[in-house]
Amino acid sequence: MNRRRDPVGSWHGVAAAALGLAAVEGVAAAAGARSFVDAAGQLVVDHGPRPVVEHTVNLFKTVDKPVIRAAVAGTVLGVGGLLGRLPRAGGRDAALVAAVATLGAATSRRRPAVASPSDEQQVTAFAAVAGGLATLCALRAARLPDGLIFVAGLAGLLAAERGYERRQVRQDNTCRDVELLPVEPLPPARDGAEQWQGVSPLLTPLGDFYVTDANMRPPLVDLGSWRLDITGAVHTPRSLRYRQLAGLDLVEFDAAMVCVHNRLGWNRLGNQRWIGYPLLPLLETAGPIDGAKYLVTRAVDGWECSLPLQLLRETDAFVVLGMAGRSLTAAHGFPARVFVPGLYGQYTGAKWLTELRLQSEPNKDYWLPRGWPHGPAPVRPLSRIDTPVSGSRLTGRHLDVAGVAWAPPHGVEAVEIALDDQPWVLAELAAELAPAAWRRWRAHLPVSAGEHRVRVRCISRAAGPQEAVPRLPFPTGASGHHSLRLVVE
Ligand SMILES: Nc1nc2c(c(=O)[nH]1)N[C@H]1C(S)=C(S)[C@@H](COP(=O)(O)O)O[C@H]1N2
Ligand SMILES: [Mo]
Repeated sequence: MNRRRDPVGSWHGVAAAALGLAAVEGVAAAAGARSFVDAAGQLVVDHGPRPVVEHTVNLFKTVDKPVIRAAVAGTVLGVGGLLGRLPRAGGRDAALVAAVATLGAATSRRRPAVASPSDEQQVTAFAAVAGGLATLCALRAARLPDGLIFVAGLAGLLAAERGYERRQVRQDNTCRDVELLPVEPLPPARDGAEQWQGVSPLLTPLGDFYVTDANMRPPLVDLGSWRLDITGAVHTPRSLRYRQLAGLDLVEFDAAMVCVHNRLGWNRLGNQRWIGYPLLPLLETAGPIDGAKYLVTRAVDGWECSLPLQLLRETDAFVVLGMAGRSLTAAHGFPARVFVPGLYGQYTGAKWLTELRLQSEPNKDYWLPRGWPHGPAPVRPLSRIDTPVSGSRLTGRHLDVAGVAWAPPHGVEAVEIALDDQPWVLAELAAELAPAAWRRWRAHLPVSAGEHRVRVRCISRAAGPQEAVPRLPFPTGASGHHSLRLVVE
């Protein structure tokens, strides 16, 4: 600990902070509490200015959360470096511990990561203090080289991260065994395009299905204490256990789920076979009173999204328990979520659902104070070229293009392709799995040598040709024609 040379002090501070953070994360992981890094990251997600959050989402797509975690860890190390420049060894380490502990206590109050242990927050704060103090003592007792301390810290952080990931995998494996049996199973999903080359699968494999939410990590819900409560403006409030829900007459349905952040050509949407129970009949078992106008869907961590009851009378809506032939995974909302095909994901209902509350007043949903408009926001019909990829060089005098188009809940009536400035021509359509699902298409076009641009658009059954004006996702979803450039040799 050389106090005369600043760079050494900084480096010692960084190393000490790495070890301290690893200790905090280790204690939290071992105690089954939430990660401190996640708790701090959650503050960024929940309170960061919308443009910053949007940019993070757009820049890092679905790895935005790991990036935020890395940024939090980096900040802690940076603060460690700054504190390392303070003259007194004892003072600076104690200051760092105090800073981490205060942050830990401050950040852990909201949005639990586990659904049942209510004292998880205190455990996190305790972990912050205990981990910090342990580090302080260790650093005092053993005068280890800073490089070693730093490496030990990083290794500890990675180990804690692995611990959290394993916890989620364990939960997914346990809940996989819950049997969900639809009363009338659908026939296997086929659309006749099974042999088409390069196009997206008809059903998006679970591993490729996008995950979007405002959580640093999905809450892990314990079925023993989990209930779905139907509350508010109802005559007979209900509280259902998972077994009761799973024992209802479940239905299967095929539908695309689309995130409002999906841009032209992106894959922030997925098509799947879902299993659940119709929402309105479920609400009716609690006897909504006449003045009930809104349904608030509330997640175990307090995230809320509301839907006008009138809309639920006009369109299909479900409490979903499973997708892709199994119960929901933690990432996709285990044990239950609300899904209204045809509404963008952030307006469709809560994952990790725990309450369906009827009320007469509009609700202050999670997205509202963050600048997003009131829902419900319908999905704009859109189409995507899956193959070839933009920038490809091709040979031959024909061009094979294929992709998917979606216009939930009413369906895709036609897909059209335009080469350069030529008129739109019809593409070949695969069979319609369900109106709310996406529909695969392909086209075989004559081309000359040279540079070309190919555009696609879909014609929706309810509203005609998709919107041509290019728009970014904020605030009502992207529009415009997905296009690609090619060189034919
Ligand atoms: N509880 C909760 N539910 C949520 C969200 C959330 O942040 N919290 N995000 C919504 C958004 S923005 C989308 S796009 C869909 C995504 O569902 P998926 O992750 O299963 O694809 O869930 C919705 N439900
Ligand atoms: Mo979303």
